[in-house]
This record gives sequence, structure tokens and C-alpha cells, in this order.
Amino acid sequence: MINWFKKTNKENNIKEENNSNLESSKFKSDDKNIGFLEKLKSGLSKTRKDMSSKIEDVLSIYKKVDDELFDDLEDVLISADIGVSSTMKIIDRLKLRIKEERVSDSTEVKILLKDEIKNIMQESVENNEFLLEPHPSVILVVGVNGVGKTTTIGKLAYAFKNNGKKVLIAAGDTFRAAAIEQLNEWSNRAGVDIVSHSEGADPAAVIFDGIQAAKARKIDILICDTAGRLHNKTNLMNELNKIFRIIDREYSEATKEILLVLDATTGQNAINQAKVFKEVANITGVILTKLDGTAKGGVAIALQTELNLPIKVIGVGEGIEDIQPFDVETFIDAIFN
Ligand SMILES: Nc1nc2c(ncn2[C@@H]2O[C@H](COP(=O)(O)OP(=O)(O)OP(=O)(O)O)[C@@H](O)[C@H]2O)c(=O)[nH]1
Ligand SMILES: [Mg+2]
Repeated sequence: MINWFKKTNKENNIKEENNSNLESSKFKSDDKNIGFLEKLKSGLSKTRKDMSSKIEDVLSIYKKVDDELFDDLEDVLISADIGVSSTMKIIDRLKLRIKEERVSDSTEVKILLKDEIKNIMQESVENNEFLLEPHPSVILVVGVNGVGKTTTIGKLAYAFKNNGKKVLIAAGDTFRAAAIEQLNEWSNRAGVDIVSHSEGADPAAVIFDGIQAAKARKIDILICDTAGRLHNKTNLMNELNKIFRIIDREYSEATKEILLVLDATTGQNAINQAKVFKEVANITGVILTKLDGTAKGGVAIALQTELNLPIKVIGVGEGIEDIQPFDVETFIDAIFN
């Protein structure tokens, strides 16, 4: 089982040095958990095939490192949904490394490229961990329809509960009756409580009740679902702002995460959705779903490097355990090795 709340020595030290600092939860895999890595690797096999094999193809054509090789690498990265400006940055840094380290053999280029992608991803965001400490905390899950919000909430509730946390779910998607039923099923599966109203109710009222219940029951983590309607920007902003206001007013003591769910299979569309949501809300992180079986895993790189959005978790299947904390190193290794 993944320990979602393992704390690193560094975090413990920081906490000791400054008690007022937010205690952050380490959201990293257990290194011994081979099943976890294997699952990630098999999920990302199409991305690996698409990106890594194409890179190798390019490198095998060119024996020497020259400008044409960089042009071809650039094409591979852009076609892998990494984004134009990130690709340019990666290639520029790669060129510099190759010059500095006097690399002339093209086979060494792949190692440097992998390293630079990893570096740029790590430099672009502060960290990839959930900020759920100090408790209580509230997670608001947003995103357009069908991306996997409700499913992810079920998976997260299950994972947190297995890590000893008291979890409550609020059914903030009142747009569809089926949505409440679906979340209800997930709450049963995860074995956590749910607060819901009927179809058509005001989502902000559901969140309000969720907060009151969370306080009364001394809940550690309240997870709120929202409707995935395709909005225009103003409506989206109004609806989300109403919910944010309730949370700020009623639950000011809670540590907040506003997580945007994006479907990796939609590639560039996911990036565009992220841009819109980033404009209307203070998104604190991304949940990237459906990474199993897509060749578009490169969007993870663009999300972090172009939009500076930390990816916090990834969905790797439809089952309750098909969720993993996102870790740059593990992810890039799974794509490149
Ligand atoms: N393969 C795969 N399927 C997923 C994953 N996450 C969610 N799904 C599937 O995606 C579909 C939509 O998931 P939902 O959780 O209902 O998505 P939603 O964002 O809540 O949708 P709306 O409530 O309509 O906005 C379901 O069939 C899920 O099983 C994942 O990581 N991998
Ligand atoms: Mg839903």
C-alpha cells in the first residue's frame, strides 16, 4: 500500500525549526513497492513507445551531434505534447550541456535529454506533494465533464482512509442526479461518509453542509466534488467563486487544495483547459487521469513546465487503487527507461 503521508527528514527538520510553517504531507511512493512502479510503467508504455522510441530512432540516424539532430529531437518533443516553449527551453539547455560536457556521441544525448527534462520539471514547480497539513483540510475538485473527478475522489478517499485519515465527501455536483448516485457508490466502496443534497440543489449549500459536518465529526480531510459543466469563463468563475467564498468564510482554519482534474488522453485540450481554469481560480495542483494506455503522457511535462502547475496525483485505471502520487523522477524514469 502506498503511504501517502510519509514525511521526509527534511520536512521534519523544517517543522522543528519553524513551527509556524505549514506541515506538508509527503506524497511519495514506497521505493520497495515494485508493483507500483510496474503499474506506472505498463500504464505509460504507449507514451514511452511514442516518445522514447522516437528519440532513439532520431539518435540512431545521427552518429554525430549536429543541428539537424536537434531539429529532429525538437519535432519529437513537440509531437509528444510537451509544448513549443518548453521544447525550446529543453533543447537550448541540452545544447549547452552537450557543449559543456563535450559530448560528441549521439548515444549519450538521450541521458542528457532525460536529465534536462527532469530538471526543468522540478525547477518549474515548488513541489508535487499534497498540502493537507495541518488538518483539517479541504480539497475542492474541479474540471470539465468526464475527466474523472468523481472517480478520483473515490480513489483518494480510499487512499487517505487507508492511511488512517478521517475522510468526508461532499457531493457538490448537483447538476446530474446520476452524479450524486455515482459518488454515493464510491463513498460506499471507499468506506467513507458522504454529504449530499438532491439534484438541482445549490452546490455552495452542499459544500456549506459538508463543512459543518466535517467540523462536527472532526474530519481530517473533506473532499468536494463539483459539476463538470462546460461553462463560459464568467459562469465558471461565478460558480467557483461562490464555493470559494463559502469555504473561506466557514472553514478558514482548513488547509486548502483546489485541484484541477485533466484527462491525459485529450493532450493539447487538457493544456487549454488548464489555462482557462488557471485564469478563473487559484488552482493549487493537477490530477492527471487516464494515463493508462495513452501516448499523450507528455502533457505532464507541459503542465509543469509551461503552466507551472504541480501534478499531484495520476490516475492509472478505473479501479479504486488505480491512483498514484506523482513524482517527477519516477515518471520520467518510466517514460525513458
Ligand atoms: N482508464 C481510466 N479511466 C478513468 C480514469 N479516471 C476516470 N476514468 C473513467 O472516466 C470516466 C469518467 O469519470 P468520472 O469520474 O465520472 O468523471 P467526472 O469528471 O466526474 O465526470 P462528470 O461528473 O460528468 O463531470 C469513467 O468511465 C471513469 O471510469 C483513469 O485514471 N483511467
Ligand atoms: Mg462527476
